[in-house]
Amino acid sequence: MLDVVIVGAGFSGLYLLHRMRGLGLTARVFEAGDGVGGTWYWNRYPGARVDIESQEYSYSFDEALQDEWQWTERYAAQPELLRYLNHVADRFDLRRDISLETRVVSALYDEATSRWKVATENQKTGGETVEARFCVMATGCLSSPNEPKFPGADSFQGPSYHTGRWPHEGVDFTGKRVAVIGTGSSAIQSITEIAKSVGELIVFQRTPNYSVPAHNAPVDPAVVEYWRENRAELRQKARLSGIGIVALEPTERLALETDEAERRAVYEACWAKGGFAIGAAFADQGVDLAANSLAAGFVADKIRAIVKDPETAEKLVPKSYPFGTKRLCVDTGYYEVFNQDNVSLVDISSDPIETITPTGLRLASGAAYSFDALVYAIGFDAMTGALNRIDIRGKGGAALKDKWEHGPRTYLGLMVAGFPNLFLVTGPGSPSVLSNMVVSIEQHVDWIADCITHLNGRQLTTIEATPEAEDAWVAHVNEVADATLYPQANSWYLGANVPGKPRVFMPYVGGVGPYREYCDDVVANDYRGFALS
Ligand code: FAD
Ligand code: N01
Repeated sequence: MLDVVIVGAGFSGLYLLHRMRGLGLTARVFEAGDGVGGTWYWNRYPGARVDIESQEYSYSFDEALQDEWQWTERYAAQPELLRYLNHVADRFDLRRDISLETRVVSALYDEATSRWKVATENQKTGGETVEARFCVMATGCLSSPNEPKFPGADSFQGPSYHTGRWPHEGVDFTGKRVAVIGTGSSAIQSITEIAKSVGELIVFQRTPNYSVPAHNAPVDPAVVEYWRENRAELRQKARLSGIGIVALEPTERLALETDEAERRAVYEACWAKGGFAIGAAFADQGVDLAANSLAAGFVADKIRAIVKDPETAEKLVPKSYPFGTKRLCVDTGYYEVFNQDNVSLVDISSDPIETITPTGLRLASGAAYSFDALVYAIGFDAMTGALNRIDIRGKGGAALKDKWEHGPRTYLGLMVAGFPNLFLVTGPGSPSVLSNMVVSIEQHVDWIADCITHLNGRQLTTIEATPEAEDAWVAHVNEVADATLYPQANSWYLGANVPGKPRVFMPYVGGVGPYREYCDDVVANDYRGFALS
């Protein structure tokens, strides 16, 4: 019998294993992929890179690790992030407790023994069933690809790829006619790279996204030095900040109370700084439509200035949702790509893809397109997808999937009523995908480690969220989201990208710092809202 079973070996699973071992617990990690790294193992599409500065998008738990690891770019690319996570696995000797190519298919709670029975599948060994006191789902918020369900998809004669499952050996598109479906972050990054070598590129866009320049560059040695000297303070600042990023200074200035010239100067400064800066230019843009439309207008003008063909530019300007309510994209020359003669943009917002054909695709209007290769950049079944693909059953054999039929319900995004000793990392109802996720992951892992220590110190066996605490938290998550403009977009935050998925705003918009303080307060008050036995 194990103390802890951990599902997933990305940022979350690796740190969890390290912490559990540090507590003297026995733990095993099961990972479906044949390597560690999670997101950075799977998403190998051209141009994949982080959109939070590398100094910040990294573990803070170990001083020596931070001293020895040097990032090469302001925004690390996927290969470097994967090297980093492999380095972490080696440095902390994690591999001996990680079973790769092993998918967890079910996790069943046995009330008689208060243990989780976790069953795995492995193509080589056939899989096994293990028992553990605790089960932690470190399965990732963006790890279940949105499967292409277009009619005729199997008939396409050329190769097709999903950005989230990119071949390890890479793909050579030189001179080829390539189609990309989607214009989210994965698409925007890959389109920019793919356009460099293709013969022809056709982009099928259902909804345009706002994208801002990254201004990526080699890491500035002065920044490295600054971080080295002030690391403890900066890391702590991130933990208590709004979205876990120090580089984004919080502001109280209001767009609607700033005159036009000054406002423009602020937006221009944010644009020049790059990355998410413009997402936090004014305090009122996330909650007030009039303030929001000023930021939206600024970015729209930038798009019109960059893209030479006015018709194409207009198609690229988002018009159907407020700025920042779909995840802001961060690019390296995305809009410029549409000035290339061999790149075209097809607006499918009112003329959807009817079928994939052997040589291309056809829209509802009958318009047909031919190409040699197809890239699905259609995103993920976010936040709940990976969990719902596992048969998770709690007390009375109740299935998590059934409980979440109308949308996920958790207490703090950490635990679910009826599922004792089952923890989620960055689960729905926590800041998770609205934050620098490494900061949020470390907070959850530390909270879980402290919780298990607390139980063991008092010879307690189980912890479970109470239904009342869960109801109140779900209501609070909704209330806070409803006070913002977020619910006005058809985003994956709401599950809108997956047909049939319940429309519920899943992440917690209350902020990383306030959320952390709330979680700490719960602990300080004898794990308020949890039943311990
Ligand atoms: P993951 O990295 O997703 O790892 C989960 C692992 O669990 C996966 O390896 C998966 O194979 C495994 N797994 C799932 N189900 C099972 C199962 N049933 N059995 C066995 N194994 C299973 N976040 C940011 O903060 N900033 C960014 O710039 C950023 N960029 C991103 C770019 C891309 C392309 C994507 C897809 C996401 C990005 N994210 C970003 C979010 C990113 O997912 C997190 O930052 C972080 O990597 C999540 O780590 P994790 O360990 O929680 O999950
Ligand atoms: O996925 P997405 P993603 N027909 O869901 C379209 C993180 N990330 O993989 O908007 C036609 O954003 C869909 O259209 P619509 C980041 O958090 C970060 O790009 O639903 N089109 C959309 O355009 C990000 O937000 C980085 O109308 C269809 C696209 O496909 C998250 O991961 C890089 C369709 C999917 O966009 C997900 O990003 C990559 C259909 N049936 C990812 N179905 C960084 O830069 C979907 N689409 C750090």
